[in-house]
Amino acid sequence: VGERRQSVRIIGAPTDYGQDRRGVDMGPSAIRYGGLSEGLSEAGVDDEDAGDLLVPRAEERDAQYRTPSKGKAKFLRETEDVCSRLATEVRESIADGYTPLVLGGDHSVAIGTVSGSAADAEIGAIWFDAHGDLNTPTTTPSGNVHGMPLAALLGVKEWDGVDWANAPSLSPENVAIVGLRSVDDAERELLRDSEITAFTMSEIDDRGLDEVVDDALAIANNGTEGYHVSLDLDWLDPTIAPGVGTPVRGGVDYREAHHAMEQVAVDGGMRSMELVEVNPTLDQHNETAELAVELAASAFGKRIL
Ligand code: B3U
Ligand code: MN
Ligand code: MN
Repeated sequence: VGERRQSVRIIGAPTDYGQDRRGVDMGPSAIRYGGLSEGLSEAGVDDEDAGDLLVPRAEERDAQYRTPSKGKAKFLRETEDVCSRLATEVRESIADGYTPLVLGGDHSVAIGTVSGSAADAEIGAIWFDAHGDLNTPTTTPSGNVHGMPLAALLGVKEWDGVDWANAPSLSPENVAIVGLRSVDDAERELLRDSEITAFTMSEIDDRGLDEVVDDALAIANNGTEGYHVSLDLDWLDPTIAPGVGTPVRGGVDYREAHHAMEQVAVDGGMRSMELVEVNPTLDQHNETAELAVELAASAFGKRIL
């Protein structure tokens, strides 16, 4: 007689404050339209849609940068506001017994998702991304917060003075980046000096994604009560995921990606998940959003047989 079905709460975070290409704020609609609810039910989970957070258009805001005390970070105040509301929703979802599935928006929303997921537990994180997202307001080449969320969550000191940096949500030894292939100099230095584990595409070519994801799961599970899965769609090769703001050639392919998500499902320790950086204005026939749906379904346990 039935084991309890997992329940997923979908939370849309339609932001595009964190980067320069407009349109990523349409990600939540594109992903829902791409069949998210059906995909989740094929995975055997119940889903409840909490709708989208209210996010003011960038045009309604002062186009000027909102800067921290040092360095630059575009739309910082707006990003703080969205992320603190998102953190509350994520935290409450978990307290209510749901696994939160956040739909971005650009990757700056991760600051909210992860701080909510980590509010009542020690967690790890697996960061599926072409990029390190380890810049800070002082090292960023762009001022775009989507290139900084992991550093913010780790409490890297250049984020001092910004609220969310005060309580680090993640410990470096429980963080694994998978699929890295675009790194800035300061990020490289930070990676060298920290205990974060980064699995590059060359390592994946060398060892295979299956083995790398097993290692990433072990890192994220070690001494924690589960982990967050952050899926930046630019993790994938642009030939299968063209609808992203900063595509980088040489990403993982379709079958590798599904297999990795299936490993996550088999592991069973996922506490929260997010799908970010889907930009329907750059996509072809919504294929990137549909792929995001398929990968979420695999991560929540969809099987062929
Ligand atoms: N590392 C660069 C570019 C970038 C980061 N994340 C994305 N792009 N998607 C930066 O602006 O920080
Ligand atoms: Mn990212
Ligand atoms: Mn990325």
